[in-house]
Amino acid sequence: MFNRSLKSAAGVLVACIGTAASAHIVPFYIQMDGDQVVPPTPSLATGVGLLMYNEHALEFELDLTITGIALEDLVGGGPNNTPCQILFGKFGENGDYAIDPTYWADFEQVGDKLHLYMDRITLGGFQGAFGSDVGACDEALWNEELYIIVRTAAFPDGEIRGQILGNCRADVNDDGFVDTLDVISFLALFNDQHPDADFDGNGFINTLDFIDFLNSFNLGC
Ligand SMILES: [Ca+2]
Ligand SMILES: [Ca+2]
Repeated sequence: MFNRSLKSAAGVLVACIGTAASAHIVPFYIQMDGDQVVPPTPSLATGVGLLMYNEHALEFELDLTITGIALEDLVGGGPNNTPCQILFGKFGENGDYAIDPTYWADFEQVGDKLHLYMDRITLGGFQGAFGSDVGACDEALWNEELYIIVRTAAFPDGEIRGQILGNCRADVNDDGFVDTLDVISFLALFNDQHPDADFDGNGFINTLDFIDFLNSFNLGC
C-alpha cells in the first residue's frame, strides 16, 4: 500500500533518476502481463509504464510501452470502443471504468513495440461516452486500486493488465536504485516467507514470485 509518507522516498527516486519533476509530481509504475488479468490469460505479451501524477493539478503523464502485441492486434471495447482503459480495482478484482487513455491518444508502432504517450490529462472526469469522479480516481490511485488493460482480438476483454503501483517493485529495499542489493533483499524476504515476497500478489510465496521479481528486475523497475 502506497501512502503519503512514502512520497519523500518517491521524490528521492525521481531525483536519482534525473527526471525533471518538482515535489508535487509523483511517479507511479505499471507492469502488465497476462497473469494479472482476471481471469488470467496465457499471453506472453508484457507492458511497462510510468504514470507521473501532478497531485495538485490532478493531471497525469502516461508513458506506456507494450511488447508482444502489434497495432493490428488491438480491438476496441469499453464505453468509447477503445483498446486501453484504466479501471477501478485491486489485484485480482475487476471494476468500473475510471480513465480512458486511448480516448486521448493512440498507440503507435515503434519497431516491434507499441507505444502510448500522453501528458496533462485529468485523472478522470468527462471522457467521451462516460465520466468518472476525479476525487475517486485520485483516492484509488493513492490506494493502488487502479489498473490498466489492453484489449486484443484474441482477448477482447483484456490480453494484459497492470496494477498502477506507487513504488518501483524491483526496488525492494526502497533506496531509489534497482541493483543487486535488491536481489539480496528479495531473497531474504523469500527465505523468511515474508508477505512482501508474494510478488504476484496471489497469497502464496513460491518460485513464480521469484520469476516475477526477476522480470521486474530485468525491466529495471
Ligand atoms: Ca534498491
Ligand atoms: Ca505469489
